[in-house]
Amino acid sequence: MTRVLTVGAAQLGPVGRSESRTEVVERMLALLHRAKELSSDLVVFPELALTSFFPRWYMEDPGEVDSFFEREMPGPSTRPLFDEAKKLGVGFCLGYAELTPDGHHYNTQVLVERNGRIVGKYRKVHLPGHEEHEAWRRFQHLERRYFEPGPDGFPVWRAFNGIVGMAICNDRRWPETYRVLGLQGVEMILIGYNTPIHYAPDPSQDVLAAFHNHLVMQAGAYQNGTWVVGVAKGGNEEGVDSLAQSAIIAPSGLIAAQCHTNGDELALAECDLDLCKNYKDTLFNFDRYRRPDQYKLITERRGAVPPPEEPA
Ligand code: CDT
Repeated sequence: MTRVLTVGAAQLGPVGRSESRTEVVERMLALLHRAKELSSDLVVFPELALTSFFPRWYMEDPGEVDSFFEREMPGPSTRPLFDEAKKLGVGFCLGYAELTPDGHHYNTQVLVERNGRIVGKYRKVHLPGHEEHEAWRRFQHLERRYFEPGPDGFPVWRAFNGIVGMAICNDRRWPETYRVLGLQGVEMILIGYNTPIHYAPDPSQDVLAAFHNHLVMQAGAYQNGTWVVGVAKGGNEEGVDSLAQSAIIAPSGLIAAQCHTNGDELALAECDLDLCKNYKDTLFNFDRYRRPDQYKLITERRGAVPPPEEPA
C-alpha cells in the first residue's frame, strides 16, 4: 500500500457577493480537473469556499444570513463537484457554512474520499472576531455572530491510507489544535482559511500576516510530525484584501509547495505519510517524552492569570 499521496492545495481567488454557487463550483471543477491531470489523490479547497466571506457584513435579517448557508451537503449546486470527483477518483475537502436540520449554524469542512464516500465533517472550534456591529472597523468580522463553536473537538479519520484531521482558519493559530490532533496520531491536517490582511484591533500586525500564517502551520507540522495543508481564499474580495500563500508543509516544518498568486491556483506536493515517523518516533515521541502531569493548566485554565504583583 503506497503511503505517498499527491495533494493539491486548491486556492481560490475572491468570490464576489453576486457570484452564484454554481459559478464558484465551476471554478472548483477546473482546479479539480487540473489536479487529476497531475495525478492528485486529494484536493483541498478553502474555508467558506462557496460564497463571499459574509462575516464581513453586519446582517440582522436571519433569512439573509441563512442565504449563505448550505442545508444539505451535497446540495443541488455542490452535487456536480461530488459527482465529478468520484468519476475522476480524486478526494476533496471543502469548507462551507452549514445549517443543520435542527437549526445549528457551523463553519464546517467536509472530507470526501476518492470513491465519493463522505469521510467526516469538522466544525470550527475557535471562532474569531466579534458578535455585534462595530462601527470603528473598516469591515466587520462577525463569525461569533453567525456561527456556533463546533461541539465535536478535533477528530481524526482513517482515510487516504493514513490518519487525517481537519481545522479551519483561526484554529491554525492555536497550538492546542495541532496537539489534540497529534495525540491521535494525525499524519495530515487539512486547513482552509480566509484571512483579511488588515487586523483592526492591532494594525501593526498587518505586515506580519503572511509570516504569522506560515509560522503557525510550520510549527504545528514540525511539533507534531504531520503534514499540514493550508489553503486560502485570497485576493481582494469585496474591497477587503485577504492573504493567499496557500502552502503544503512537510513534517519537518519545511514548505513543500506554495501558491504564488492571489487567484485560483493549484499547488501540488507528493506527501509521503511515512515521513511523519521520522519525527513521531524520535524527537517528538510523545509517549516517551511528554509530561502531561506538568501541563494541567492547559485544560484547567482558559485565560492567563499572572501571579500577584510584588509589594513595592
Ligand atoms: N476566518 C478566520 O478565522 N480568520 C481569522 C482572521 C483574524 S481574526 C479577525 C484568522 O485567524 O485568520
